[in-house]
Amino acid sequence: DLVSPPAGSAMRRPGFIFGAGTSSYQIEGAAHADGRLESIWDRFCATPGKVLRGENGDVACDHYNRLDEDLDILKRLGVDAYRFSIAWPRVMDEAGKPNAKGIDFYKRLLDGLGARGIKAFVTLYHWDLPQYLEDRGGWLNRDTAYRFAEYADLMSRELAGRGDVAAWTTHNEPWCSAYLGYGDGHHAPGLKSNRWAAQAMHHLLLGHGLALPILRANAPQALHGIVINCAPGYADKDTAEDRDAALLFETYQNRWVLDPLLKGEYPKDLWRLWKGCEPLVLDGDMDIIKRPIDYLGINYYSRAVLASKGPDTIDWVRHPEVERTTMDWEVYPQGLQDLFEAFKRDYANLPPLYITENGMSSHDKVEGGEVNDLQRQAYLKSHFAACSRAMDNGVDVRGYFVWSLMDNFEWAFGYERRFGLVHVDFETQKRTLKRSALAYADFLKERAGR
Ligand code: GBH
Repeated sequence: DLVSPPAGSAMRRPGFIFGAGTSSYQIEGAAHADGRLESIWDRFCATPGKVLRGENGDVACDHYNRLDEDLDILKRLGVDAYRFSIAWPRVMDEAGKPNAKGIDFYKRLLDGLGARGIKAFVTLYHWDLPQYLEDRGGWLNRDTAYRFAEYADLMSRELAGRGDVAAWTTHNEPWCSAYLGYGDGHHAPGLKSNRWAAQAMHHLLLGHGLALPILRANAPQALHGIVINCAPGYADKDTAEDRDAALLFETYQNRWVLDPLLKGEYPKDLWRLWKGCEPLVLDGDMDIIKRPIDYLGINYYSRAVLASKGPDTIDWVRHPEVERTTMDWEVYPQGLQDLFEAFKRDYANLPPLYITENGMSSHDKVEGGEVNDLQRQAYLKSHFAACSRAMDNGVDVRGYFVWSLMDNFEWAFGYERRFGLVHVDFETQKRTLKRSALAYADFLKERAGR
């Protein structure tokens, strides 16, 4: 019973959703099957020096060919819901023409979930932009926002009535798409300019806002929202300078996305950090971006500690003695509670929250048929406790998804960083439930019998 919320936790109330998540490029493989087109991640992986050991998602977990086995694992875990994403380059071509074979995969996925009594949280965009759109400027091109709305329309019509889709998500972590993709270049398409990052963010958010009414019309019974990554920033020393550094960090990490979505404006402090990088915003854009959402998905992994390095300049402080994961991220569950309580204070119209990702990477090995991932079990349990404390203090959290269902292609870090509840041997494709998965399943079973 290691992986369970504390006794009496609000997370144990009926209706609270527990699940696990994945994304298309990280697990599907079958990169050339059934007319799938090239994505920016295929191109990025093929560019020398971008991904550790030159790895790519060509095969990944071969999930595209092992759908039933993976659905059975979800059933075995006993989750209420599964969060996955659709690969845009699988389902429509450059002319906007649907690819029936690619779409069929997601129909089978939803049918398979439905048959097993598992709800679906469907993400439209988890970073795998069709390369033909990048060739026209990608998210720097305003037109991509309109192409995204067409894609949202196609998929919400095609998948209507299949399985039990509880929620649609426009974007996963626009911050990563904008900043890592166009600002620091660690992710596809690998461009490097803060001005471009700001413009890409604007078009990502515009695409989100344009898609919302379309999704609502095509899937009126589902919730509609967006998933963001965020982290609290703490001042290293209790000085005015370090407190300002922490504020600037939270502005760039959290408010850059949340203020436009919930307040309809970009935070002015952002332009102190990135002087002269304001995006081009047309009349009416901010009203589209701030259209009401039914829920906000939060991906929480860690915190940041900041110091000032002179006016409007911040420095990440690394304290060596704290517990870390193999991503080198600090394990800091209290940050989840602090972040949620700050959001509740800062945004009067904060929608209900779902923790759409939380988890950690570790060096997991199969020994005697078992994977003893003790650190992950403790990590999940401590974050359950932090979430429970935030709920006790009035934060409206409706669900929690472990990242990830299984070990997968961890972007620029390739296959070495293992986030899964389920271990994947990437040579044989054998799946082994880690101890954390078994403990999570035990908790979900005990809860079902409540
Ligand atoms: C998510 O992104 C992705 O949605 C998912 O696809 C991915 O596999 C998963 O996380 C694991 O990486 O150095 O402590 O300040 C995570 C986005 C942005 C979270 C950068 C961590 C820096 C943490 N990440 N952030 S820290």
